[in-house]
Amino acid sequence: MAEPGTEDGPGERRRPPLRVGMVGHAFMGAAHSQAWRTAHRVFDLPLRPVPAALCGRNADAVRRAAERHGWASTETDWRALVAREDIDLVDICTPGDSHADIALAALAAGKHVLCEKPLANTVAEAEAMARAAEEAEARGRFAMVGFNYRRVPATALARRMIAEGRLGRLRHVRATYLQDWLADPGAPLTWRLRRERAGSGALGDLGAHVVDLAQYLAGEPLAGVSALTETFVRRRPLPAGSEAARGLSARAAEDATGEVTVDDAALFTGRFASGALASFEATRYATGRKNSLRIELNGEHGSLAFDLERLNELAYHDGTEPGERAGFRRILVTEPEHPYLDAWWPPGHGLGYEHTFVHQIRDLVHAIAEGRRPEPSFADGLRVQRVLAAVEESAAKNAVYTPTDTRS
Ligand code: SOE
Repeated sequence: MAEPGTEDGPGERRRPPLRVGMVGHAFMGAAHSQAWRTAHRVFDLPLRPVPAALCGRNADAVRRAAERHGWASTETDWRALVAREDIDLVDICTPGDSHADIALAALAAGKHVLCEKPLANTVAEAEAMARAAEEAEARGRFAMVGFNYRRVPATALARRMIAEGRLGRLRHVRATYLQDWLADPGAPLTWRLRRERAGSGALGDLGAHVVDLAQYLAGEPLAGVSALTETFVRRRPLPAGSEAARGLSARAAEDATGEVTVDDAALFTGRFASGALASFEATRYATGRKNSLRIELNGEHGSLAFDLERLNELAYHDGTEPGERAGFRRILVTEPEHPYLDAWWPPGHGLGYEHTFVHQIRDLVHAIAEGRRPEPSFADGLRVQRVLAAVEESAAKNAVYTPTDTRS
């Protein structure tokens, strides 16, 4: 395999390298691989990311993934990866049950860390990770959690406009993240449906994104939540070839099912300290909705609305305009003045899902080179984790009132 980065020009080679070791090579691993390869070709970065090592438990599978995605070497044990002296940053793209162990070991070994969301499976793990990240900062090592939707140019623009005061005092945040890949009761019981692996279900996978986005855009953490969660299909077929199905006859394996131990959907309301009210919905049962993340914010002077399915646009209502001309208008977020866009295509040409990961790497590399805490930090990840735990606690209390004729 060619030395990664050798195709770069001489100027690129003079940048100090940032040697990356990544753990995990499924969907998120593929998205991160592409971003590590692309970021320094699009943006003028102070460090040159080098995809040095890819880690996965299956030697053949990880070798194939490394070839496809351009990683220079492979490991089958994350501990070996973390121990390597030729790795500067560990990128964690594994299920949530290994985030804390890998991140804590990597920070202790003097590596920078990028960790996929949600930060951890429990608040206790997230607290330990945030503490370790803060301690590592004193040694010039930094950690970021991968809430990539902060890096859509339109959401970054929304943040800028809100910080400029365009909406004035915030009254409402309304956020939904809808998918439908579990609507089929025959869909298999993957790791995402097991609490011990994923921590929670739609709540941690999708709800975490909208909670982070809401807190980021509002510029403040949620102060309280009230929630309902539901698991619609409680048993599902074991995935073919899974560990649980091993040892069963072919016929028995086909019929075998396992328990879903996470939520399928979570619905919650929230209150910000400023008094703004928020509502959230996260589900994998919204038939026809594939990856639909929407967020709308209403303030005393105007509103903003974003829809991931139209990610090059931001809707803006300027309430200070005279009534006859006011109303939502579409900002096409493709101008060089918009966040991240001076490095990409001419106006109107548009970006997609994968660019959010490239922007994430851009911002992380700058923060590392400039010796400052990247955002979202592990402290931000912990703030989201605490909201997820509060949602689960509220849902478990099930404080649902039955409509009745009279209440005495
Ligand atoms: C699966 O539901 C998933 O890949 C999430 O894990 C990602 O975070 C989200 O961006 C898209 O959907």
